Amino acid sequence: MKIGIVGLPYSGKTTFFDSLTFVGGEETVHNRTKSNISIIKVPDKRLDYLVEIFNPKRKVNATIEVDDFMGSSNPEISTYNNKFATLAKNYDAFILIVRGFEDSSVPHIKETIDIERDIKIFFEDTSIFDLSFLEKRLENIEKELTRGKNKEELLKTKEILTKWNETLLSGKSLRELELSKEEELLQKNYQLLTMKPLIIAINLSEKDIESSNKITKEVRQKFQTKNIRIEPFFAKIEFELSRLPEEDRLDFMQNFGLTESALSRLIRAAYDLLGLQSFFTVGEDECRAWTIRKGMTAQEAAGVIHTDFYNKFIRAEVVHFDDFKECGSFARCKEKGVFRLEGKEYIVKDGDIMHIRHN
Ligand SMILES: Nc1nc2c(ncn2[C@@H]2O[C@H](COP(=O)(O)OP(=O)(O)O)[C@@H](O)[C@H]2O)c(=O)[nH]1
Ligand SMILES: [Mg+2]
Repeated sequence: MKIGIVGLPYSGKTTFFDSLTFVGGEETVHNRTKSNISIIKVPDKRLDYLVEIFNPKRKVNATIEVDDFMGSSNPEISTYNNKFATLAKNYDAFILIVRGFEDSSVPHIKETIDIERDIKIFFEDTSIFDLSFLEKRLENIEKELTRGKNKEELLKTKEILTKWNETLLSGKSLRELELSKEEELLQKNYQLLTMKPLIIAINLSEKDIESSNKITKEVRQKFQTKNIRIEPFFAKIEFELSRLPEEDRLDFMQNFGLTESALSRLIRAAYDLLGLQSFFTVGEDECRAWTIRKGMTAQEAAGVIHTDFYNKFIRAEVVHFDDFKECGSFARCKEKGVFRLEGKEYIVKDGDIMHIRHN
C-alpha cells in the first residue's frame, strides 16, 4: 500500500514526511532526485497492549509506504503537471498537504494563504487529468467498435466511462460513486486520480491551535464526501516533536495544549480509507499486526501469513481483541465462550486475534 504526499510547493510536505520518518519510520530511502520513500509503522494501541501481556521478543506493526514524491528538489513535478499525473497513478491514496500557516519568509506560489482555493486547485487539476484520460479512452472505444470485435464488452465499458465523464463534468469527483465489481476492475486498470482515497491535512501554525477545530469544520462542510478525510495538523510542531526523546514528547505537546501527535491520526485515517484492517497473532516470540482488506476470509487471512497456511488451512482459533482484553487470558476466554473455532469462510473482523491450525 503506497501513499503519495501531494500539495503545492511550500505547503509543508517534506516537513511532514521528515517528521513521519523520524517517529515511525523503519527504513528510509532518501533519493532526492527521484522520490523519498519511507515505510511507516501503523500505530495501534491494541498491539501495544498485547505486547504488554505477552512480552514477546519482537513486536511487528502493520506498515504502510509513504512517498514524498513531489519533493521540492524535483521541480519537474512540484506542481500538478503531466509528469505529476503519471507518477500519481502509482499511489493507492493521497495525503494532500494544504498550507494554512502564514509566514512571510516562506513563499507561496499563489502569494496569499487560502485553504479552500488550494484544495480546489487540486480537485480541478486532478479532474482535468481524469477527463482527458476518459475522453481518449472513449475515442479509442469508438474506433474499436467499428471493428466489430468484443462489442458487448466495449459497449458496457463505454457506458461506465460515459457516466464517469458526466460525473466529472458536473463538478463532482469520482470518489462519491458507489462502484460495482466491474467498475472496480476498470479502476484497477485506469487508476483515475479523483477516485483515489484522499486525506486532506491542513497545515496550520501554532497560533491557530485554538481555532483549528473551527477552521477544520468549515473546510469539512465544503469538501467532506465519501473517501475523503479532513484533519488539521501543525507541521512545525510535529517536526520539533519528532526530534525529541520519547519521554519529553508529552510535556512538549501539553505546552501547546495538544494531547497527541497528529501523525498517528493521519496514518490511521489513511489505513482505514484504504479499506484495510488488522488481525493479530500473539506469542512469546512475536506479537504482530497483519494487514488485510476488509471482507477477507479466515483462509485468505491465513494466506497473508504464509501460502502454506492458505493451502493447508484447517481452522482458525479466534478471539476478538475486545473480548481478550475484558477476560485477560485465553483460558478465561474459553470459560466465557468467546474463544471460537472458525472455518475457512469466516469473515475476519478488525481486531481478531487468530491462531491458524493447518496440516
Ligand atoms: N512557520 C511555519 N513554517 C513551516 C510550517 N511547515 C513548513 N514550514 C516551512 O515552510 C518551508 C517549506 O516547507 P517544506 O516542508 O519544505 O514544503 P514542501 O515544498 O511542501 O515540501 C520550510 O522552510 C518549512 O520549514 C509551519 O507549519 N509553520
Ligand atoms: Mg518538499
